[in-house]
Amino acid sequence: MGNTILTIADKNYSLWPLAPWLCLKAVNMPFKEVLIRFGQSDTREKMLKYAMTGRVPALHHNGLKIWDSLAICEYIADLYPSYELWPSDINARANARTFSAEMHATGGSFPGAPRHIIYSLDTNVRRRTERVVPTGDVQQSINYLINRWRLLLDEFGGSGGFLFNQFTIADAMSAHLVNRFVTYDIELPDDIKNYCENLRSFTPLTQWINEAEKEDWELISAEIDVSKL
Ligand SMILES: N[C@@H](CCC(=O)N[C@@H](CS)C(=O)NCC(=O)O)C(=O)O
Repeated sequence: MGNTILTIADKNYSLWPLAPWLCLKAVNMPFKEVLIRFGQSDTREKMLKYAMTGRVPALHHNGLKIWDSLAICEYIADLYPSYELWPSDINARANARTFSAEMHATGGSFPGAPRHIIYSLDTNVRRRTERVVPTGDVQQSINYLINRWRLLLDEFGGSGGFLFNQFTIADAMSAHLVNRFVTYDIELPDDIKNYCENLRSFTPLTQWINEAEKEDWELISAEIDVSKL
C-alpha cells in the first residue's frame, strides 16, 4: 500500500475521483487515500504536489504518476486483467470504451452531453432536494443517458445488474450521475431506477456514500442553492 496513493477530494462533493476509487476497490488493490479538501487556502498547492494539473484524482504507483480519472481506471484494468474492468468480449469492450469516453468528455455542449447534467446538478452525495424536474439541455441529456444505459443493459447487461453484467469502468463512470439522480430525486423509469439502485448497492459505492455522509464539514460555496434549480 505504501507506494500506492490515490488523491481524492471531499467524497460528498467530488466528481472525478469516484470512478478510479471504485475501480481500485473493485480489484482489491491496496492504496493510501489522500483526501485534499476543496475550497481551502492550500487546496491548489496540495493538489499540485500530486498532479501538475492541480486537480484530483491522481494515482501514484511504483514511481508512476497518472492523473485523469479515465486514464487511472484504464491503468487499473491493465494491472488486474482478470477482473475484466473492461469486458473481455471485443464488441462489449468497444461499447464500454465508447460509453466511458463519452461520459468523460465534458468538453462538448452537444445535445445529450453529460456536461449539462454535471454543471446544473452539482454533486452532493448526502443532500436530498425536493424533486427537480429539469428542462432544456439538462432533461435532454438525462433522456439521452437513460436511453444509452437502457441500450447497453438490453444488449450486454445480462442478469448481473451492471451495464456489462459485471462491474466495469462504464459503471464506474456512471456512478456520480446515479448519485446526482438520487440527490435531486430525478424521475426515472423503473428499469433505470433498478440499475441505479443496483449500482448504489455495489459494496464500494455504498462505502463511498457512507463515508461522504460521515464527512462532518460543509463547503458552503459547493452547497446546492435550491432557488437556482
Ligand atoms: N479530466 C480530469 C478532471 C479532474 C478534475 O476536474 N477534478 C476536480 C475535482 S472533481 C478538481 O480537482 N478540481 C480542483 C478544485 O476544484 O480545486 C479527470 O477526469 O480526472
